[in-house]
Amino acid sequence: PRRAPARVLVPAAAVTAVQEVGAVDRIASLSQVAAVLGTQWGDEGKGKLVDILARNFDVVARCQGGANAGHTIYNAEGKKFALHLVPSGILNEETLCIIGNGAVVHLPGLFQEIDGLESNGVSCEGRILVSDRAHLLFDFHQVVDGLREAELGNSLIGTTKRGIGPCYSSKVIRNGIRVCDLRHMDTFVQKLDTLMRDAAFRFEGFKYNVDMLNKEVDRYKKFAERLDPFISDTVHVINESILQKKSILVEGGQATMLDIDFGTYPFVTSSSPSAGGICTGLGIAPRCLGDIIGVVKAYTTRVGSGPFPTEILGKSGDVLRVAGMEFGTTTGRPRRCGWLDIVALKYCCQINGFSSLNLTKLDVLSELSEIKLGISYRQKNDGEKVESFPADLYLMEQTQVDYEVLPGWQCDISSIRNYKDLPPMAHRYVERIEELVGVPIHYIGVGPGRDAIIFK
Ligand code: 2SA
Ligand code: GDP
Ligand code: MG
Repeated sequence: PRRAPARVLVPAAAVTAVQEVGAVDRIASLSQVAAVLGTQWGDEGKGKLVDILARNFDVVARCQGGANAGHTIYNAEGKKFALHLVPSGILNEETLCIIGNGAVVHLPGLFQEIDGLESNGVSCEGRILVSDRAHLLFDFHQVVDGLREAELGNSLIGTTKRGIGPCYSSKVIRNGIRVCDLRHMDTFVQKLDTLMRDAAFRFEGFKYNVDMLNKEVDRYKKFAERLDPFISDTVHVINESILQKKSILVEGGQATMLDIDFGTYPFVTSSSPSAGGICTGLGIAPRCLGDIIGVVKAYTTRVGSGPFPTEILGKSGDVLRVAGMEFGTTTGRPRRCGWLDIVALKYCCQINGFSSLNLTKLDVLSELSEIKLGISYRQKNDGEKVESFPADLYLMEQTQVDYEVLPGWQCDISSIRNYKDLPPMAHRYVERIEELVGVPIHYIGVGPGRDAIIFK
């Protein structure tokens, strides 16, 4: 991969708090096109790393997902922002933010998010581009999401009900409506009518009539006008930027274990949050990709249903949930909590080819006397080792996890900024993970704030 020219910029907050050499070296040596992806079931803290790195990138781009994502970040003054569709580079004034063709865009939600940012002093004008190829997610997609979940009863996916699955379904069945269709309101009406009729035909609970269509079209005429300056051929913009040696940071939403192909299907999202999604979701050629940073929480969380081999069931899971404040950024749902799953992480490393990892929320483990690492799976009936992460959820149910138990460090590490200052047992935990997965950990999160990061 082509390297960006050495840069000396690091986030203002980080300069004061971090050992300068580590931060500058780590950030400046990143490739011209780099990516930050989730390695577990989401909420690893991707937004925070993207916000920290954004200052050194010309462009931050989202390649998949929609407003199901929730990325919590803090600005230099410690003010909290919860982003959903707007890329986490938005707090850095110099960064251009792109919502790529692989994303699904709910315009009312996007404008609400932009208004919220503007009213908090974050200027968005001229700084956000929306791909003309991205698919539009309508309110009815959200209604259908809820109806599908209700139909599934006890086997529900536990979606965010943001309409993600239904919108990607429209895209794949090829009657979706794209951002560029907003330029042609005459055909837009027909397309929306077909889409909504299909939904009404399939779901009894979705009542559709011409009044609804007319109201929606009127709304979208106004949205189309407002969106006009944001609409762009982002494939062209990104590729021209690469030729002009500008740097691009790709921000993943969700994570590989929620990937439509590689995740715990059907308990997954409907997009490709793993490395392949960068190419299909932005139009970046594979050979242009450089560093891919995997973000991994020091333990594991999951929202929604589906397999979670290292889950801590019952009240014991509350310890991590409370210490880590594990509640959904988008829906407020309590997240299921468990130990770090090395088998799943190795699988994820294979798929994505991470150049380095960001271990986040290490501080959350500080009070524990013992910390477990799920290091292998075996069949419950005959004890035979399960060699790779199973596709088959029935097999998954027949699987048990072998743990390695490591001593905790039992002291506050949240103000530590140099790797060498971490307690020996924290070193042991970090280095054992590196050893088990074979990928270096270059960043360690020790708190939610922008400065709470150790560059290793
Ligand atoms: P969907 O809505 O169709 O994408 O849901 C399908 C599955 O994907 C999971 N999913 C997520 N998991 C973790 N975090 C997500 N974003 C929010 C956050 C979630 C929230 O940052 O906290 O607020 O609840 C996210 N988005 C989708 C989802 O739980 C389903 O398992
Ligand atoms: P994302 O979806 O991967 O961007 O993650 P979320 O923002 O949904 O969830 C991560 C949560 O953990 C947010 O509330 C962050 O502010 C917080 N967070 C991120 N890194 C750290 C860390 O190193 N320590 C602690 N205590 N919190 C962190
Ligand atoms: Mg999140």
